[in-house]
Amino acid sequence: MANLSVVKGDLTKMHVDAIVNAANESLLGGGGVDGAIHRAAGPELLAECRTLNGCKTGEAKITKGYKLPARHVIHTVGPVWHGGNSNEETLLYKAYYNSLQLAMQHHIATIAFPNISTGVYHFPKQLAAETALKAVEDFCTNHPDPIKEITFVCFDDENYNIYHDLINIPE
Ligand code: AR6
Repeated sequence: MANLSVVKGDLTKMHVDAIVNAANESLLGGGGVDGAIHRAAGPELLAECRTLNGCKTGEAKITKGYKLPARHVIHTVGPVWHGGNSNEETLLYKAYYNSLQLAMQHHIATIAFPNISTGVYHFPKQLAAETALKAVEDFCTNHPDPIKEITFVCFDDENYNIYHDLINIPE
């Protein structure tokens, strides 16, 4: 079973097989963690993204990591929060689950996630964390072997505290 951990910090600094990008459907960059990933990876990342023809919400696509310490970037698109009656939870669940599925297909053993949709897409942080953990736990139950280490990289204290409490890490 994969080891789950939570850290506070910058996703672009993670030395893992793949980091996950909280992108938009164009896959052509943006602000937040997406902007930080493109800045750190360099312009070749955008060039590869242009060949992918975008990505639907809840789905995922993979590129190389270029100048990042991570070998790959898995680009997924979380939902914009519209109040909770627009399938947001299912779409966020799918964004995490499909990212892990794609990672498995590419023999990725270590992967780090940001808190998808909790920035400019305004998904409530507690519900987002519960949904992310449910997707990760379901994936690991269905596929116990291939992925060894899953890290949630939180940028802000609020998300870090939520994940810390949910994952129940001893002090
Ligand atoms: N490392 C880790 N987490 C980060 C970093 C970083 N370097 N920078 C920001 N975060 P957001 P979304 C956190 O807005 O809500 C983009 O423009 C941030 O604190 O990046 O899914 C895309 O192109 C927050 O907790 O993504 C889309 O248009 C989390 O990352 C749109 O934003 C996600 O915030 C996607 O919105």
